[in-house]
Amino acid sequence: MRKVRLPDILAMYQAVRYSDKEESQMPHFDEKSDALHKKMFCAIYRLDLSSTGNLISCGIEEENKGYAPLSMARLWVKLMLRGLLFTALVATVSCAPSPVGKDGQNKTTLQSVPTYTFTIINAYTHNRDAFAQGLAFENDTLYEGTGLYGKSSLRRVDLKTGKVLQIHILPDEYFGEGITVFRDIIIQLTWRSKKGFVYDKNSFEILRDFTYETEGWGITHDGKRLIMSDGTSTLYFLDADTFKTTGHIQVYDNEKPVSNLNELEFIDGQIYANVWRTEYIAMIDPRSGRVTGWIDLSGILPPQADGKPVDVLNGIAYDTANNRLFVTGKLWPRLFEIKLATKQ
Ligand SMILES: [Ca+2]
Repeated sequence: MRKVRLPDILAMYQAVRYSDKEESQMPHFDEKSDALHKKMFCAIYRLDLSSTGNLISCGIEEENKGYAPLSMARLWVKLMLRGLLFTALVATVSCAPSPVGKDGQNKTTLQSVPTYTFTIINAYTHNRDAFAQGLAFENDTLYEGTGLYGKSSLRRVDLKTGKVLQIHILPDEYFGEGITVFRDIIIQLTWRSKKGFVYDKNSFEILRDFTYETEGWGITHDGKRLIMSDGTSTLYFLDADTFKTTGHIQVYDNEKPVSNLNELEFIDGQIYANVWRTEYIAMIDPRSGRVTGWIDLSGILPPQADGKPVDVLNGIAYDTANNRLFVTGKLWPRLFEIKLATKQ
């Protein structure tokens, strides 16, 4: 077994990253080496090191299964057995603390990943009875899924006025959760019923339902796969035709898992996730689960003059055609279009 060299590892990792991109984006390999790469890179063993070279975490990332942390001893045994030490990936990160601690209250400034603040571009009316659990935008149309037993719904909403243009009311026994618009359908999760609904995008007619093993929180898609959260630090990938789970990733910021992942949106190759009961959105690498940035939305909703209750930030939608980012919250009176800026 030859000793690993960092340049070799990074070059091979780049090859892995390219290997399931579109063919036109792939670096050139001849037939022999391409076949070799596909064989070798069915799994990536990953070591996350601090800037001082100390081990932070390690794990294995397998095609269709996502990233799973391992103990160093188990990782070492796997590497020895497979003789593939040179496929290990070394990522250099620092040990700065996460802004979201276990209690969700620790807001320490990050040093290792960028933190973004926001500028409000537009503030639109949001229906005060909408307990926002899912938000999506497509073709100038805003879609919202709402929760609470007896109040759950799927809605088509006029962005500028907040007027509900179309609504499907869920039966009282379902607590509606995340939604996503995928091709000609809308998918809506429910919280603890382990049941998802599939609607015709135009008529809101229920086409079918499906089941899953976890709670249902947020859902989005990357154009091919559905991506689902269940309130833990795990994100699941689902086949968009069968709704079966095909893989998962563990989301972590440095060595800490980031739990309470809630409403989701897939934007420019990253998964954005509300962290429940915080004013933070995590930006997540869908391959590794690593948090690559934080959006700090502290103070976006000013104190309410009408005295009516509001709940937490929840709801991210992205207008791909016009590069507009929308956020709102449960029972919030406003839905905001925001721009991000690096926090100083
Ligand atoms: Ca969303």
